[in-house]
Amino acid sequence: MNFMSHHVLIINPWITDFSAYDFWLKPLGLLYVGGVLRQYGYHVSLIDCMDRYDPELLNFLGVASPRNQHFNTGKFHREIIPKPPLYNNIPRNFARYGFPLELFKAKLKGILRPEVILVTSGMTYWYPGVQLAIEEIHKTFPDTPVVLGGIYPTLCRDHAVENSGTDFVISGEGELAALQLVDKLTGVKRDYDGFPNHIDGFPYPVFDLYPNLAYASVMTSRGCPLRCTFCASNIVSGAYRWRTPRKVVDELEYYYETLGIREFAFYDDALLTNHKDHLAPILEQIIDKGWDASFHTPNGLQCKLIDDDIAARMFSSGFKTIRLSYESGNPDRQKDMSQKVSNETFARAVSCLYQASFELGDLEAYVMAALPGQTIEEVLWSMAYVHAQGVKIRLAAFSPIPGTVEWERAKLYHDFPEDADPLLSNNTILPIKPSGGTAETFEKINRFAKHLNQQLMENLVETDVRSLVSRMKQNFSRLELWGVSSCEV
Ligand code: B12
Ligand code: SF4
Repeated sequence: MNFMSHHVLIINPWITDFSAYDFWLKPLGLLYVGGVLRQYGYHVSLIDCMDRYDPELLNFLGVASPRNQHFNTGKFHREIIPKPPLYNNIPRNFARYGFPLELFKAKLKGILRPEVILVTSGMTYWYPGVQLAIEEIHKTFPDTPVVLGGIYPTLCRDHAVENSGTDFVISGEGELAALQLVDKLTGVKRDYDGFPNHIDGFPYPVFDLYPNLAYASVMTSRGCPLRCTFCASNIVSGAYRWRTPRKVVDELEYYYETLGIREFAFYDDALLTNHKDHLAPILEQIIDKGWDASFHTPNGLQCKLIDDDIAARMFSSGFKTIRLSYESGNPDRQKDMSQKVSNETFARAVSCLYQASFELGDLEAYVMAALPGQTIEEVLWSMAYVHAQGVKIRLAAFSPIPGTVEWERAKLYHDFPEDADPLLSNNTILPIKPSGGTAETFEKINRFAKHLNQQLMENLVETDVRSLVSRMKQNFSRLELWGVSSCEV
């Protein structure tokens, strides 16, 4: 460490939710910001409350290694905590996932006093974890300024300013804004003319700060050229931009060769956009390197863009988990949502992927539930269609996000309050309940999804969508099926 350099501590706080799972979850935005600060001369250290591999956490828990499931994913440690009052009527445990509180406090106490502390945030409705982290930081370092960034203050700025307890808030992309603010707070003066005006110019995220890294998340592009009605990508990530393929491969090579990483999750919103000139050359170089690595796409892929060539390259380069964005089988809704998928393009994409040698169970498709104006029948039909194509169903309940079209529809057709607390957009609580549906209705839908996935893994795929839907429908009342659906998609 250079003792002349200013010390900046970056923190990823806890997830506070009804459930959470480590699907290659890393605070990539914070790590990018850390990379820039380090490149400009700061000494950067990291506390990631969600790091399941942290040696002090493992020591604290008395285990030698985390219990992993496939490809280094796994359950977080959790501590059940009192529910925020807004969740009092939800009959489920609420928990703080990640480091035990005592460990976080000990980590803060053990660290060289930082001059500035940067805190990130994931989902807007995880803000109780942000609040607690900032409260603890203030107790340990009362004179150190705290800066909050990430998804929460980007989508709910006023709420974050009023409720997080932070000293400064930065909304939107943070590389330049964080550098300028940290410079100001530490009294550093510099000229920003040479600051990269393209994501290609950013240094690598500071993954090397993890004492024990089991996987890395990577972005080959930022933003998305489409505008789906439920999605806030354009608000949080701005215009679509992509990185030079060689630079992406150099970054992967650094993780592979220097950090010894074998599992990679692509976080791109639009990984397949322009794939002939972008993802295809990246994969070609990966194949040439002959790496023994696995790649995953936890974010859904755009089906319309999948063809034989890209599917074959994905298989040959080592993609293991493929999630597809299907969302809904309703053609009106598909048109409404940027036309990124139709039932035909979904089926074609799946066929290309199977042709490329992916196996049953490798492919999962997101099916959205509890969207404004959505009937239960629409969800059942969408699940049946996905199943009939030989693909696992991944149900994703709708989370209303300010600034999106579906947020406006949620307000207009379902009385979702304009000033709703971010906790009310947690998809676990089903922020809106279209049709006559209740929590039990969605529990039933969930059970069907699980059952169909189980059948699929036993190679029992039912291809008659109509008859499958009609059998599932028998388990729902008329009110559940047709209750209220006066909203125009
Ligand atoms: C990758 C991703 C996932 C991954 C991993 C999530 C994770 N890492 O937390 C997976 C696939 C698991 C996932 C799941 C879900 N996701 Co998601 N996901 C994303 C995605 C595409 C990228 C996030 C990311 O890492 N970006 C990369 C970095 C570089 O950007 P960034 O984090 O924004 O960081 C920049 C700035 O925010 C800022 N910054 C960040 N931290 C800090 C800190 C400081 C101090 C400063 C100054 C600046 C700063 O600077 C960074 C660099 O410019 C976003 C969409 C998007 N475009 O952001 C949605 C997004 C965050 N997800 C969203 C949703 C709804 C979900 C789901 C609920 C979907 C569903 N219905 O099931 C689930 C639930 C997640 C869960 N319970 O665990 C919503 C957010 C909703 C909300 N209310 O907050 C988003 C915005 C997408 C959308 N629909 O609009 N997701
Ligand atoms: S394609 Fe995906 S990232 Fe792009 S707008 Fe639609 S949901 Fe958002």
